[in-house]
Amino acid sequence: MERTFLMIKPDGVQRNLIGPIVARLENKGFKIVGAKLMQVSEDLAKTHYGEHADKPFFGELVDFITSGPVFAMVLEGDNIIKTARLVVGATNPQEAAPGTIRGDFGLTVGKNIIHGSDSLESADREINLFFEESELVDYSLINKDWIY
Ligand code: PCG
Repeated sequence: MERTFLMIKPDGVQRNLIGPIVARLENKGFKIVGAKLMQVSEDLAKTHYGEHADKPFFGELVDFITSGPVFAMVLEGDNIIKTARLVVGATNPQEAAPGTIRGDFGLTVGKNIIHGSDSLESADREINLFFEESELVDYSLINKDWIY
């Protein structure tokens, strides 16, 4: 089963959106295999967002993601990298469809509530960056036969 990395950003945590967002992910049928509230260090932020290092907003991005705790998650599901991005919505919340997390909760690209991996390679990289293997739990959900 495919895995992805999702992270509720400091704006989502401060706005008490952990519960509503996790509810949407669970309701969709995704399985949580790892989750933690954590403070992102400057080093981790720069590594995680390395591909944006030469963008003009890089400094702002690093300052923002380290400005307060984030809620990091690893989720599992069929074709989850693509489907989780559909649930998350477009990067710019002003272009994200209603019904998506960013479409319902966000207004600006700099404070877009949640991050989701965009490919198999970035999901692997981000999961390994944020989680130790021992933090990921191997279990099965009793509802799985009603989803698959
Ligand atoms: P994310 O976390 O999915 O991946 C890269 C992030 O860069 C993106 O979400 C946005 O939050 C952020 N981003 C993209 N464009 C801009 C911008 O113009 N300004 C700021 N501050 N952030 C941006």
